[in-house]
Amino acid sequence: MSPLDPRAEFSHDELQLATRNHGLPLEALRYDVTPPGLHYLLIHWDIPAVDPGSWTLEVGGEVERPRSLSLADIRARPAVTSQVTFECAGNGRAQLSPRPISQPWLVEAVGSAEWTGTPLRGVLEEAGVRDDAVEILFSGLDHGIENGVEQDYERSLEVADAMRDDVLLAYEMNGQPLLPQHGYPARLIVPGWYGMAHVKWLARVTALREPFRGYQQSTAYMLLESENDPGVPVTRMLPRSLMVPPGMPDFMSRERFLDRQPCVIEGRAWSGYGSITSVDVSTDGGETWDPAALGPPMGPWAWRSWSWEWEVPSPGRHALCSRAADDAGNEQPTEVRWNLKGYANNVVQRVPVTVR
Ligand SMILES: Nc1nc2c(c(=O)[nH]1)N[C@H]1C(S)=C(S)[C@@H](COP(=O)(O)O)O[C@H]1N2
Ligand SMILES: [Mo]
Repeated sequence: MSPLDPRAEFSHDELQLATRNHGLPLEALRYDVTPPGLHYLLIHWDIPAVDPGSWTLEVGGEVERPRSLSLADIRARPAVTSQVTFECAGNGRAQLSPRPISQPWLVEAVGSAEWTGTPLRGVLEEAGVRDDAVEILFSGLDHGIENGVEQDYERSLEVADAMRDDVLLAYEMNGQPLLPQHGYPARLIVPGWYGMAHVKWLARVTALREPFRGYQQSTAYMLLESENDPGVPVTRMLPRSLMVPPGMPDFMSRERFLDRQPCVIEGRAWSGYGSITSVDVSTDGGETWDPAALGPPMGPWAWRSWSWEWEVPSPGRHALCSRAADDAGNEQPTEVRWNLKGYANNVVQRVPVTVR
């Protein structure tokens, strides 16, 4: 293996992150709704200790009527349930070369759950966000150090984004209270955006007069070509499709083995920019493409199923690929688009299979 091979020389630090933050086992793409233990996980520091009895959400800053809401207060508010698919902005990072050192996701940092919560908008309207507020800041209970900077996990949204009807203060996942690892007692859900926006273990919601420039907003989650690039913030998810790996795997390489008979290749596709309009499948590594059939939509922010019948798998090795496009005109690239921190790499997935 050459040192430039992205598989070479994963560090112990990356291994520690990879064991804490697990991906979706790709066979779980079969479920319309991801069972909670199979949803991917990304926790920057530790899962914080939370005392549900004394926990409150502090709504303050540039508002007329600051609020302190208990979990019971939030649960008593109007509730909405929606299926929302989101993935980590670093999904695909481990395929880049040279590889940015962080959580080394291949393609599996995704999940699609039914989130129940109260629309943030109602809470903000009752608090009365002042006209001079430009952003709403969301602060988590978790605290740690990243690149030498000690911090709470904090992210902001512009007021208009925070006021979207579908942004939720969520307290249930798939009909159950949030699990500790997914943000108990309450988290933010920002449909369409990469995972970093969905702040877990919420402690404070603060209206700001100036744009937030904290670490997770302005240093992390920026698309940068080089160290000197001012960069572009990472926001919505580019389209991606993934397939349920067909056949059976080898334990170590996870290479797939298939019998020589017709089979259905199926998977899921999603985009944070709009609806999925097409998924194409290739059995020759992207030389030729054939359209897959799309399943019924499961809501504006949920992934869409797709399937394609492989009628005559010929013996030998094949590289199966799938490529999604959305109605905003985005399509998955066939070549990796490198960036300094390894975000938003939505290159088409390649699944090597051997037909026997
Ligand atoms: N408070 C807090 N919120 C957080 C994080 C975190 O470390 N702390 N990680 C973010 C990132 S980077 C992602 S990808 C998603 C992951 O959500 P999940 O673990 O529920 O899948 O949570 C986001 N919210
Ligand atoms: Mo993430």
